[in-house]
Amino acid sequence: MNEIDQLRTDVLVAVNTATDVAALEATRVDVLGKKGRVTGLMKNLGGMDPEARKIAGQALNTLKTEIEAAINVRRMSLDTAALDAKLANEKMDVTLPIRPEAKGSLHPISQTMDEMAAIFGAMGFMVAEGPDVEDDFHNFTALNFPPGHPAREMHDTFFLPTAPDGNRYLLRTHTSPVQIRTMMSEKAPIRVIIPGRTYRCDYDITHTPMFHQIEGLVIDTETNMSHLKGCLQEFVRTFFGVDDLTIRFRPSYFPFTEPSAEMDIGCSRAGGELKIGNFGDWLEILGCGMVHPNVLRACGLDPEIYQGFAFGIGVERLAMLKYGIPDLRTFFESDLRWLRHYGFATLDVPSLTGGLNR
Ligand code: 2NM
Repeated sequence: MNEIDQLRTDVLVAVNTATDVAALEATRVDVLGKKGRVTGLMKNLGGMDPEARKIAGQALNTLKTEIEAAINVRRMSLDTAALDAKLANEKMDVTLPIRPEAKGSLHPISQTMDEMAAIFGAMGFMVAEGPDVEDDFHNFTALNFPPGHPAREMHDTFFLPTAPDGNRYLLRTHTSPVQIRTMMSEKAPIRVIIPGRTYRCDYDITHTPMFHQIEGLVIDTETNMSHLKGCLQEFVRTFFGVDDLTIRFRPSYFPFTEPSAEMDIGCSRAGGELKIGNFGDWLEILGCGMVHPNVLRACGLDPEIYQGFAFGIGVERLAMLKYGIPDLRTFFESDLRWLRHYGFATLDVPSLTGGLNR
């Protein structure tokens, strides 16, 4: 056997008996590396006769190719064996509980709006929404605001720069424009609540420039004040969880309702602590009334056929009362420690206000 055949036999044995990738790589370096045995023989070619060099050169090239192929085959079988061993040893227990994930929490305003929507939803109300940027017609004119009414003034309403179409758009000062839109687009009977953001240019201990309202509207042919009374009584009793909570109405004024009223619920302020319940004292909770005939007419409804009641509830105030949050401004400070304290666990389902939208 000549030198090359001997080398082939030696190397192929070494390759095919390598027990891991590292041993295989060591063999490759030993044979084909810079100082390897095949490389060494190739360096010798230079000193040979042309005829002998040709024969030896071809033989060495063939050998090199054979060895490379053998190394590749061996590497693949070692890789496969290593993977098989890994798969055989590593077991995954799919019954283990998942690692706890960091979850966000629901803002008290969102939670309170969802609760309110659920209560009115159970009474047959739909949820409607509308734009935050409104025009004068939907925010004021259709709602029977006389020209020059204080709420139209600059200091109450955020006006946008006059638009190219000549309209002076504004940030809605209440969600009532959505009631107007609903009355103009839907057919009676109507039962809707409108949760959403509202804006007034006002900032002090009890006012923020953005706040939340839920307004409600019922329109039908026989709707009267006893319906209003029963509906709102049911709402506050469910919301505060006081089954026999007493309510009372005081006359009030809104441009869009006649008659108009403020509704109070029973409370106690003994010892400086506010408690909801029938303790003899009274707490103002919302505004309401029978929809003004001018508003019905502005929406194309005949007041001789249709009547309705409407109400407006401030969400922040109700959230503060129900959950004992003392300072209004903290709702909008985005303080994560505050949110972890007052925030609500999320259910892994869409929120009610999302779910009931149409
Ligand atoms: C309130 C109080 C009383 C109200 C009226 C209407 C509409 F569009 F039907 F005329 N929407 N909301 C209303 C009535 C709102 O908030 C304190």
